[in-house]
Amino acid sequence: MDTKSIAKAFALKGEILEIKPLGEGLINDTYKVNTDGPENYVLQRINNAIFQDVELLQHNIECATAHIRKKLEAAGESDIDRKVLRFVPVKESGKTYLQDGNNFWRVSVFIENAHTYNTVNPEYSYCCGKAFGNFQAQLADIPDTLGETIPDFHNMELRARQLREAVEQDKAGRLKDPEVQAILKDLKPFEEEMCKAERLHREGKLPKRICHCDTKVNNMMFDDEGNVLCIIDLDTLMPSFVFSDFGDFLRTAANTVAEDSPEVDKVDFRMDIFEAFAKGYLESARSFLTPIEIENLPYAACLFPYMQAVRFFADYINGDTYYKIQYPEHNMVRTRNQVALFHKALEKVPQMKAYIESLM
Ligand code: GN1
Ligand code: MG
Repeated sequence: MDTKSIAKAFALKGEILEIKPLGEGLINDTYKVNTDGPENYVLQRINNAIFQDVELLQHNIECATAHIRKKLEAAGESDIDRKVLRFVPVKESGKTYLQDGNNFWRVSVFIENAHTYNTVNPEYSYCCGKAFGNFQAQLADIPDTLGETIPDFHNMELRARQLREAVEQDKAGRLKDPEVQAILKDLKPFEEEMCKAERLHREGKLPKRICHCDTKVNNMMFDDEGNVLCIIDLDTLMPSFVFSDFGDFLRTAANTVAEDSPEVDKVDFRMDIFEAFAKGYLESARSFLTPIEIENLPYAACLFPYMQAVRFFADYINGDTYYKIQYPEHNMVRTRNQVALFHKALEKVPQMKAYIESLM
């Protein structure tokens, strides 16, 4: 079926005028559906090779958005459809996704007059910190059981193992490249330290909480005044360590350049962004965080560039089967960038620790 027939299977208001590609996600395919009715929509093809349990994925999203909606209503908020995503049911089944052969599709209401950014200043970063802390706080008492939509998604031990397997298999014959060897050598000494979260969890010292797990800057929508309206891209919403949301935001927002910029010498980890984000995050999340979680926020800021470097690098070695690429070396460029960011963040850990202590 074409996108128009797919969209028409959902209970849309109004007639479809136009469907066009939207956004820059590396996993799903996203379209904007314009209608002559009161709302426009976002149509997405869920990448089922990556999200294999679409039923669970939509269960997580439906429970979480319903829970947040209830809280917004109880707080007497207005304009709620712009503050939490609303998914449109399929006319025939009433479900929030449609299976067409091997493809899975869903539709949500498009949030009008909202903006996403790929970079933020400290003021916006502070708002993002508050918003993600608040998001975790809102979901802290969700009564439903949510599952892991990608099992062990942010498990560093698994990611390290996947890199080792990629190296053993050398499917794309890329291991003969001396640069590939050099990067492997560079990453290895930090592996054990970076797997700290899993160890703490096994020792019963670190809980899993419902997290967003893809807190890239551009997964946040702002209104015209710069207030955070809504958090989007909820596929990876699942139980994880709070480090996921703290670390992945800074991985994208504190980097002085984009995650795939080839200008590696321009990569730096911005402390002004870190400080603003940490301040906002702790203001809204402090009430439920444990001392171990707070103490390890600087570790989280290093973990995510490290994990992302490992993931991009493993995909490069495997012959680019996971992330969408725009040119053959794309995953290698991304890897170099994230390795550089990791080292910059690591250098700043003492400063990060001092700042967090000053907030407590
Ligand atoms: C993917 O789809 P997108 O671009 O929001 C990835 C994230 C990575 C990110 C790197 C399910 O997110 O984990 O951090 O690319 N999502 C999945 O840009 O793997
Ligand atoms: Mg996204």
